[in-house]
Amino acid sequence: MAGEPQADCLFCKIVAGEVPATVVRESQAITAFRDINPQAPTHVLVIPKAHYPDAASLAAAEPQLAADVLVEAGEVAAAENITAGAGGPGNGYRIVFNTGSGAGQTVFHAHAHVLGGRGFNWPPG
Ligand code: D5M
Repeated sequence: MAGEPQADCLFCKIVAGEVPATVVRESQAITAFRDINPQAPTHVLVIPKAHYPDAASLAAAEPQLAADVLVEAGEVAAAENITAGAGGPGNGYRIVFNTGSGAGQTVFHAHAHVLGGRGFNWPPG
């Protein structure tokens, strides 16, 4: 059923506490933890606890939960002092939802990357 935990999903295992993670924020429906392979001084993943394979399927099935993930991403950025005007390096941050293997998605449980603490280029690689 949509949203149910998947036995072979790494992030479902993190939600269940079966795989360790450095959790920075947690609510009833969402958890945020540090990426194991950080691409910036701040690199936090914000995920719905419910399993959806990517951001689009999450938004289609549970639009309020998708919105809550975005709100949480902003709260992570504020807590990490990476927002524009926070005075840290980078002066802003990036929220990324890789969607599909060609776009770099490797874990098929919806997640927002919150990246900051340095400058970023455009277009992305
Ligand atoms: O992003 C998937 C991200 O998940 C990638 O940046 C590495 C990260 N990752 C993989 N395993 C772990 C564990 N165990 N803890 C924390 N972070 C992890 P994607 O957009 O799918 O490429």
